[in-house]
Amino acid sequence: QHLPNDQLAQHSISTSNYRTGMTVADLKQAFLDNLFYDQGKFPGLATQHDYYMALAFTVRDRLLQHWNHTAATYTERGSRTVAYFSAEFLMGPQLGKNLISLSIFDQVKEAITDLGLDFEMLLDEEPEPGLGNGGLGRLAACYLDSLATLEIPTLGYGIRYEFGIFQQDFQEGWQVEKTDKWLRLGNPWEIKRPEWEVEVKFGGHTVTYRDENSRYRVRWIPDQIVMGVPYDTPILGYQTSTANTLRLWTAEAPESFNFASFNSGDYLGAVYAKVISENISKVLYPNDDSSQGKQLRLTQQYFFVACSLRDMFRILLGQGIPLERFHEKFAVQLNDTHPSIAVAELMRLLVDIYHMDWDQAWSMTQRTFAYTNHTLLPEALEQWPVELFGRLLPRHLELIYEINHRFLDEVRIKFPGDEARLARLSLINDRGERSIRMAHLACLGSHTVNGVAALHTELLKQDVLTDFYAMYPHKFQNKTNGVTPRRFMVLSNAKLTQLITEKIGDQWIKSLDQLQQLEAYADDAEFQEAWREIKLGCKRDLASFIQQQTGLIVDPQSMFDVLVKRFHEYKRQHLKLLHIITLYNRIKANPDIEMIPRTFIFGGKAAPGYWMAKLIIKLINSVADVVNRDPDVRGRLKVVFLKNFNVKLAQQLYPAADLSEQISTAGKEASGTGNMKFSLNGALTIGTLDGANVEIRKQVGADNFFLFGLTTEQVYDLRGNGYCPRHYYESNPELKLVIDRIASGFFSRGDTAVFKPLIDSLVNDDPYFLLADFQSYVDCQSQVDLTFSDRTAWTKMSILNVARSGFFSSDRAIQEYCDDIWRIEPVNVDLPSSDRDSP
Ligand code: 7GP
Repeated sequence: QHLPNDQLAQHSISTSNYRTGMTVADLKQAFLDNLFYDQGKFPGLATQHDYYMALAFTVRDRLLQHWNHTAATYTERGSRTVAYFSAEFLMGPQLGKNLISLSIFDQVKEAITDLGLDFEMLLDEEPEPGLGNGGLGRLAACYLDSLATLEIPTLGYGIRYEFGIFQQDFQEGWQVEKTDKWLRLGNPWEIKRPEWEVEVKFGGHTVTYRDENSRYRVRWIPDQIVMGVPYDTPILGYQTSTANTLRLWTAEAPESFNFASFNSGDYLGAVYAKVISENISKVLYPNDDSSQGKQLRLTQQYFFVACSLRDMFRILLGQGIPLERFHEKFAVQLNDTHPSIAVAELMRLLVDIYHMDWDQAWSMTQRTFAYTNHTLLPEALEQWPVELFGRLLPRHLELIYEINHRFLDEVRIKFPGDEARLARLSLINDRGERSIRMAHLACLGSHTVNGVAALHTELLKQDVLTDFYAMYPHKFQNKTNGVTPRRFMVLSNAKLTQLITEKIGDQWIKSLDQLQQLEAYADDAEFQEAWREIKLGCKRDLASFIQQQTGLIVDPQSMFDVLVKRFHEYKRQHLKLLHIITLYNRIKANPDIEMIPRTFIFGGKAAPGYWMAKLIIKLINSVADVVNRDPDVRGRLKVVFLKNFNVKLAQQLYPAADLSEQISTAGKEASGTGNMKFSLNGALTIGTLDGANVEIRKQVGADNFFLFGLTTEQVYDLRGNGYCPRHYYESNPELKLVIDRIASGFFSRGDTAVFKPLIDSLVNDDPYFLLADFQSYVDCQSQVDLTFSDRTAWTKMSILNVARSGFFSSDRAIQEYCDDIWRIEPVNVDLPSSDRDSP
């Protein structure tokens, strides 16, 4: 039962009181109020965290009006809605971001400071919601920001992991992992919605029966039931009234599931069953760009997809929209294959539950989904063993066989007699253990398939998904990634934001292309000076953070050379290391050599089971130990590894970087998004022609980008013609010295065993072509040094990088998804006039 809308209006909350008012006085009063009533504390007893919570609730109170009005507007209009399905959302802290969106950052800062509290410290209190591994999860978060800012009705759907990505620490230079208890002290941004819980089934078997019209139907008899309970988080647009929702599912045991009959008298057994259910949303799988085929992972994937689709049917039917228009109401984006079981689940709902005929159900399904691929690495393409799949989801396996059967018939018509092609295209991989190729299911069940950078999309078409491209060329599109300037400039680089705004106004924050206007100031000496001052300020801030965390003293005048991202051999953190050791060797050979002082900054986590990546981390820490202590170095080189790289730390690093390292093997990195954040903050890039580097170079101009290394084609050729890394090792004395120094135990106190596997891999195999790219990289770094010593030239290049990075806004990317894939229009949300008053 609902209150009629006109009554609702009468009862709606007025914001003209201190509880939600925007003046400094109101904010202070509301903050003290929340401290007292929500935290149950008076100032004498309150902890920093109590203050943070009181402040978070103060801000939340101020966004609820937006959130409620947005929901009411969408409901009333039955608006077409994007459902972004993602196993990961790497949101970053919410407080500062929400203050920016609501345009109350300065007032709140003043209110808090007036109360004698340290505002920055309160911002820093918020634990990182680390519900993602890296690029894929962070992209989802940037996209939610842009969707809200562009006023596109959106639901983000995912999993509320109790433990997010592990916390990284070092012991004797080795990575050790600690559980991430981000929810321990409560999460003020989420609201639990138990009234919208859904049942999810697992296991069991299927039976056929005849319905009232004597048609054959299938019924799934599961042997386990789990409840999915949604938690909602508001996603505010920047300076709009739109507040969309991120809806994350937690698994709970069903109270009513007949414990007694299953475990008569077995109370402990019943409690154990509860634990099993709740395990589903316990922990994020910490793998980036690799798949392990573990049952719990498939369980997680089906769990959140089943919950989300059920939720969408509730919304659809609740708005009185007929079932047949599901695909008109919702555009579902599959963020990689993790949610691709949705294709089978939607078919199951339409065919088994709603008794729709197959062809109509399949047509609706294909019109609902679109699929984004995020990787070129074969080991990251998900495949589920048929045996495991059938045990967990017996009905879905039958449906996938049926989908495949019909699909292969279609292939036979288009390519008669091509048996090899059938085997390559089949949803079922028959080689070795039979398995289901989830990328194939996603391609088939979607109307559009996209890559995340121009090069990546081309490689999908020519290589990874080439048979699908031959079948359905019209499905393939490119959507080059983007990043949100609200978090990665306005929030994290306030000084640069201010300088830019003084020159060109503030429209660039919503229309990033406008940064182009900065080109007019690229040669302006005064502007250049201000630009340098700001960079230096950011570097000073980072230097003091480094000292606080590591005890190392670094010189803010030195070049800050930054490499931060997940650890993977293809990303080649160890190539950076070969460069550092090269410079170090030059100093050792010639202690008085002139050298541009550099501070090398590393950050990033390795998957706990990725042994080689962990060895590379150990080597970085070992080299750092030697280089930083060696008096011969005289401060010319410093190597810093900042532990536990996450969104929070990233926001401190991008503004302080001079040089951005994007050095993956060509043809391996799908896009990269860190590369865009660096460039947007005025760092210059040294990089290969890989992923979005290609487009960054095109945008900023070849003169403003340091290019090195093999092209994708050259890598393919070299591999095809028998690549011999040992040849490079033996013929390049400087390279040989670097490798020999590592092998000799120089960086490991004489231990020659520890880094041997890494050395062996490089010299004998080198699957990522480090040795082939070494000389080109080192030469290019000399160019970097030369340019850095010319302050004017460097600053101009830095300004031009920023001025020309407008293309990499996630607003541009999302606009393209809206126009070319989702075919969706914005919906304006009108706040009641009394609430629109700005402070
Ligand atoms: C990443 C890609 O490695 C990166 O190049 C890209 O920028 C990012 O997605 C966003 O598109 N992939 C992942 O994070 C990942 O887990 C496995 O991929 C499917």
